[in-house]
Amino acid sequence: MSYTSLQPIPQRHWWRLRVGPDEKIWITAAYAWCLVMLVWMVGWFFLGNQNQVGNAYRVTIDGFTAKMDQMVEKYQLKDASGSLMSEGDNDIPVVQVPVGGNVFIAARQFEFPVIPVLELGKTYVFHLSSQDVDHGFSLLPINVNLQLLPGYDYVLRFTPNKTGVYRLTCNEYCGLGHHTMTGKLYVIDTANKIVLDGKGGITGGGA
Ligand SMILES: [Cu+2]
Repeated sequence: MSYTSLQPIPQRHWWRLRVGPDEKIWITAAYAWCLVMLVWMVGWFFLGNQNQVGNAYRVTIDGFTAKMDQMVEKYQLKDASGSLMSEGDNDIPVVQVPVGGNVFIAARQFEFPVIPVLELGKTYVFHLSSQDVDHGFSLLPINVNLQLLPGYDYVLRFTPNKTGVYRLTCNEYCGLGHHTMTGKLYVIDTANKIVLDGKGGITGGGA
């Protein structure tokens, strides 16, 4: 039976009793397991296909945002008729930097202000930051899941291994419009004629 504070204490100074042998076994086993988990925590870091490890640098919000704006100005794609490509109500620019180039994304309430276009199998250097508050950077359906902090440039090498339209989601609550904060990223394969279809998707290559 269990006791409540209204009943007399079953045995006074129970904590002074000697620890029984079965209890000693449990304590030893729990302690040993703690040590195993402690060591495994380090092992899992190397073996567990963990989230990306990048470098973060201190930046100014204005300086970082200016870099993103320069990138957009230089590399925003044009459609067949020669007009600049953008998508959505807020005209988010579709931008393709050269292979190996720097992709700047300065997230803000409540959008990712760039739609990058990447070539399959090529490595790009992503620079991720925020213009205002803490945002999340979750790239679906692959395992990229980062936090974007204003004032920090999070640098990440990224080599896409599958063509498609990837969805970006902010997964850190960032304000009233947080639930609308989504973005996009294209991975194309020009060599195999898998390219943008100009309607928000990709086309060609039997895909
Ligand atoms: Cu958010």
